[in-house]
Amino acid sequence: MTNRRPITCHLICKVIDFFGDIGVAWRIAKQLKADFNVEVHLLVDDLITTQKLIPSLDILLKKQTIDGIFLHHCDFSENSDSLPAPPLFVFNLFNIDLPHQYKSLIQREKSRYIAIEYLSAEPWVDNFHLKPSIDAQSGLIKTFFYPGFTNQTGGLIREKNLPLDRKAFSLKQREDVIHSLDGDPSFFSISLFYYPSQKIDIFLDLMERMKRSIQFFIPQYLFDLLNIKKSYQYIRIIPYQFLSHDDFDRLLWSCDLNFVRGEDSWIRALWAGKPFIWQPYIQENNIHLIKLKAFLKLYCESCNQELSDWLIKAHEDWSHNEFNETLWRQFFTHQSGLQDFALEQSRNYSKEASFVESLVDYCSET
Ligand code: TRH
Repeated sequence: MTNRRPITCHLICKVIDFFGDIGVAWRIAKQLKADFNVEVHLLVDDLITTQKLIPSLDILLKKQTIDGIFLHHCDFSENSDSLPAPPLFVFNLFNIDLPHQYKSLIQREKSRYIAIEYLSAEPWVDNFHLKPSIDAQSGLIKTFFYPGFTNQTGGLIREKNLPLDRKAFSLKQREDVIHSLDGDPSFFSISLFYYPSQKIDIFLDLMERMKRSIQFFIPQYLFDLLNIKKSYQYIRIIPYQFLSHDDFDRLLWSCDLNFVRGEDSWIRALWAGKPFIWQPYIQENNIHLIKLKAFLKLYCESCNQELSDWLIKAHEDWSHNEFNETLWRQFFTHQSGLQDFALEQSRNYSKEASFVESLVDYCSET
């Protein structure tokens, strides 16, 4: 839909842990502004973590504007009155509990209240997308808005220019990225972004036994936790300082295999069109493994049996910290097939409406 009326919104982000909350919030905010010229007020509680994603942020300011986005430092505790009065649209990222006073303001201002949920490939998501719910106490009505992998959901976060930018990414640009990180473009390149519970030292020893020139790019803060003492003959471990969203994308585009995690880097790896292994955010009672199984079922639907078997086993191996040597040797046998499949899937999913586009269309129609 092109003749959209101008939209002003609050986008609420409570930083729970790690970087995904603000990572997803900042990505949505940037696209709302850049692709749809929405006036975005990002209400966030943890400016220290936010600054990781937005280095120009001043952590002492209650309000500031960055890249045309208005950032407000807020406190989301139950009795807080730090939130400004809401505009016509309120997007509550990951459906956090809101202060009583703000919920009353939403009702008084008759704002459209949308709860953006976590990404999942589980089939039930299709039936919950756009369903309303009424808060028993306050009578406040909110609409659930689910990202997802099917056209029955809001779709996946994907900037308008991303597919073209990715397609235009040249070998020379890849070499420049690898050199900028002190890597060697002739090495097989693997990016490692994982949860600290991963026994990466065991995995690296296994990869050394492959006797291949492989370089691993690891975020500095995860590298520091590794406390690596030994030196390797074949593999290289290259720590890197936290990258901007765009530079992180280009790292994923430049590598031959990407290990990603959580919610945002997962989908960035999908758009990179390179083989990836996803580690879901670890949840109690292994609920995250149900999410993993649902994603692999969907993602591997059009994959040949041999590659599908390998992808499923590799994800199980990775999520259980097992690192079966035969399995990882097989990666190099399957590599070109996995590469072709990853590129094909990236293109397939690029045909679906993107999340922010669906959200803006929905707001324009309500
Ligand atoms: O950091 P995460 O594990 O975040 C998690 C998940 O989002 C999870 O769903 C959520 O419940 C939990 O937070 C609270 O992984 P994720 O989602 O990939 O977010 C990391 C962000 O950091 C992402 O936006 C990519 C960004 N990033 C950079 O921009 N530069 C970097 O150098 C690195 C390593 C990451």
